[in-house]
Amino acid sequence: MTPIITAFESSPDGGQGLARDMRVRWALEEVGLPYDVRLVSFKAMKEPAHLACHPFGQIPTFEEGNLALFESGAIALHLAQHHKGLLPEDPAGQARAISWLFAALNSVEPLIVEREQSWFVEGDRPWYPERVGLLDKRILARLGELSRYLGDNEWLEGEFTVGDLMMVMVLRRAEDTNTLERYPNLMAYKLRGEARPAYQRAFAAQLEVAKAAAAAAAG
Ligand code: GTB
Repeated sequence: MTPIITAFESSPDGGQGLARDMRVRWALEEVGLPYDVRLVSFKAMKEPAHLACHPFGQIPTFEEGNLALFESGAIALHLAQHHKGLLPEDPAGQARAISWLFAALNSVEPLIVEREQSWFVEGDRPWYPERVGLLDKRILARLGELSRYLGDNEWLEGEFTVGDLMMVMVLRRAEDTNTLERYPNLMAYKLRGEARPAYQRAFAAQLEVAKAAAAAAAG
């Protein structure tokens, strides 16, 4: 049975691959699992049919037979645990990879998202420059720790894993913060992830959706 994921009918990022369906598409491509996509509008996301799949009315979701999953991290982990390609063979290696998946989502991404949100929520306040400076310092400190751990290695734990997939996606969100470029090894790591054929296929697929949405909007 071909799994079905959901994605924005018209992503606010215009096809930059920043919406979270990109993580799921990339994981599906890495494990070589064909998938279908159901595109949803912002309105449809809050309607009962979608809420039955996703309690918060968001994308992405993943449906396969009777199984309906939400949360990009949980979906990526599910794919990694049920298909070859995103976890090492040995149990200790698997546990380390899963630690990195959680680290990306819990210990790196929130700092970057808080900075992003700060611009929208507090960008017009007189104290914003000081606040954003403090948020940048926190991001830089965490990226510094990550950079030290990665060193000259290609991936976080030897071979590419679901932990790298999520970390690369999270680092992409830091692109506009002028923090990532302070760590050349992290920049190179992110570029290595983006150069993977599976990433390229996933990116192209979501870009097609954005192009179609733009064409439809243009009439
Ligand atoms: N923790 C959840 C996960 O990882 O799956 C978060 C899911 C989530 O935030 N989904 C967003 C959503 O559905 C889309 S990805 N939002 C609609 C809503 O909440 O009503 C977040 C996102 C959106 C847009 C951009 N962008 O334009 O750059 C980037 C990221």
